Amino acid sequence: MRLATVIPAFNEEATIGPVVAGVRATCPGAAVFVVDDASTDETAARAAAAGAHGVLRVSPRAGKGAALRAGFAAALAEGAELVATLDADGQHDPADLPRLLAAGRAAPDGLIMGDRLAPGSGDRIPGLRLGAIRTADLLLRWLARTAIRDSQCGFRVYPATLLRALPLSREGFVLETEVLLGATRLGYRLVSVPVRSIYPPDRASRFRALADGTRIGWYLAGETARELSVRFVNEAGRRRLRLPAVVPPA
Ligand SMILES: Nc1nc2c(ncn2[C@@H]2O[C@H](COP(=O)(O)OP(=O)(O)OP(=O)(O)O)[C@@H](O)[C@H]2O)c(=O)[nH]1
Ligand SMILES: [Mg+2]
Repeated sequence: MRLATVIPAFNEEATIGPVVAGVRATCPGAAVFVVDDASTDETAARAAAAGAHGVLRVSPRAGKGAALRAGFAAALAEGAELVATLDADGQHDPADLPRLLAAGRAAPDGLIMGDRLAPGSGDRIPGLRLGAIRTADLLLRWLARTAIRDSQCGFRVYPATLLRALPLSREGFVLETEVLLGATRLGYRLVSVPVRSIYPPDRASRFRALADGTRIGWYLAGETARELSVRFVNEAGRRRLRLPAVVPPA
């Protein structure tokens, strides 16, 4: 089975080398794509030096969502059947990747999600971030009608069939929530695999709690309104609220 890994990176020169090398060591057959988003440091050079199969450069900076979409397109063009994503900041341990990929091979209809909230998974996620993750998990559980934990984790494995089928449009950190919800709506199941969580002490997160958190919040609020209308509002009410009509499944 052809494997690819997509690593979005913005100014990650301190960690990208070991992350790429770690993926190549634990999954020698996987093509590694780093999507460097107009970094102003040595991210691209270090990714290439560590043996990345492809370093895609985006300019001007387009955000994590656009970077993932570009990485998915490159992986699919190379014929990948399973596509893993992980962060460039060293937060995810490449040693966990073989277990995620094994789960992906075993579940062709599964979106494999790293779970940093499982007991004993390493460094504690900072309080505010953890609260936001748990809130998103709660809403997504209701929206997707399925068990979800650590919905915001970027360590995942996607079947190529899912990436081809999903129309992805969201930007920044919202894209991974869009993928998750889209996958469940297409009938894919979510499979959680416990992974280590690593928080290097001095790293400033690229995730801006207010701006990025609000964008995810807005997206979830919109989806919640849509879901409420589908579940509880009749067609007349939907027309009044200018919400899309419910089309029964064929
Ligand atoms: N290409 C690209 N990558 C980005 C961008 N913003 C963040 N990333 C990458 O996306 C990954 C996740 O970013 P983080 O800052 O670690 O965000 P997070 O993991 O949600 O938050 P923490 O829990 O604080 O680590 C990292 O590999 C970043 O380098 C961007 O604008 N473009
Ligand atoms: Mg991170």
